[in-house]
Amino acid sequence: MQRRHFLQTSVAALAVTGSSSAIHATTKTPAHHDITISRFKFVPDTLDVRIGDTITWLNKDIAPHTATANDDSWTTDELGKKQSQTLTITTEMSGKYYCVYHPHMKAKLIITS
Ligand SMILES: [Cu+2]
Repeated sequence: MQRRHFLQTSVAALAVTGSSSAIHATTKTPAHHDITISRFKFVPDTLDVRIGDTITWLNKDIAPHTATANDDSWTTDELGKKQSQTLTITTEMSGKYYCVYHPHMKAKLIITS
């Protein structure tokens, strides 16, 4: 009488608890930035922003100013004394801008993702 030996292979199920690379959806709350136009300068003249952030330009000069993209893709209205305007950052706003009345007034937005 032949006995059959059945090999029972027990598979040790390895529970691999690998730390799933942090896919935390970092919900970034849009930030607000203020840029003052004073003495024919944008202050600050370079600003790091993110898409969806807002910027308010406030003109503290007597002369009217604008914040206008070098490539004219966006602009504020003419801002008179003590006038301000708020824009929401979009992708095309990355780069240099100036004042149409005073082209020597230069500034830059840097979009960080
Ligand atoms: Cu100006």
